[in-house]
Amino acid sequence: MQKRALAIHDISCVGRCSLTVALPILSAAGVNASVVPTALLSTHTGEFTGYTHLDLSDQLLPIARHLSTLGLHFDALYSGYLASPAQVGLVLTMIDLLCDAQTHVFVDPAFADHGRLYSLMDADMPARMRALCARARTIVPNLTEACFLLEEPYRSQGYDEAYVRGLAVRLSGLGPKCVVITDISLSDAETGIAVYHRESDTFRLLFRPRFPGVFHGTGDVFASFLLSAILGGKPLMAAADLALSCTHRSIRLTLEGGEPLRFGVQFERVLPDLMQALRQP
Ligand code: PXL
Repeated sequence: MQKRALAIHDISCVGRCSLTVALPILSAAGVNASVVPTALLSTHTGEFTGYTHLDLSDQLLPIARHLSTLGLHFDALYSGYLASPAQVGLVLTMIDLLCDAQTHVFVDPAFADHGRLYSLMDADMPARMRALCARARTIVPNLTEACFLLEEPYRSQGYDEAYVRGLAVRLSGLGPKCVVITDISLSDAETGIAVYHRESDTFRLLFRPRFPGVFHGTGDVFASFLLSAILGGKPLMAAADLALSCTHRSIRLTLEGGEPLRFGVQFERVLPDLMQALRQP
């Protein structure tokens, strides 16, 4: 049976992130992807100025109420960038309206990076986002978001594996069984992710060689690859490893191609690799 996911993110017209990333990646993985846009922006808010921003909050519940009459089962509800703290409450209601016990609630908190909240983000977002993480089976914060969610000071370096494990275990204590923290570095040479699975009490760090630079939208690219691999039947660790490889390759191809980094990474060129990996048992 084909899997169905509902992706709840903004649309940024230019600058690959959010729905312009989630939709093609899920589709390439053979997932039937439905969308609810949270906001409409001309670009994402990192490294651009003068962007437009339309908050679509008043549409979320009318859309969800209509969808709830259609008799659909969603295998995953995938939330990302939300336009305001109030939208967290709306997404919680959407979960009540649209999810059943089998739905994988997959939350990318998507409100901060490099120690700071995103440009338009309200200071209440981390506290409100905690409530959404509590309803999730899987959360995918970057290290900055992990620290905000736990009210922990952010450290970009100078921490060790035990510290990262502690963050993952405490995040899981908020509710989610699976926690994947991105943007982890124990040395200058490498960057990677921390993966924690509460039921098996399994924790692993996975690394790839680090590329210098700031890569916009890679959190969304990684999360979309991860959910695609999970819906494709991969266990959490294998799915996280595949998503990390696909993200790393997207960054490498972008650097080789010379496209300005604010336009996001060339994940399109990695979709055949994802499809091939998902064909293997
Ligand atoms: O990639 C996260 C993201 C999503 N959507 C918008 C953003 C950002 C990050 O800056 O600005 C609108």
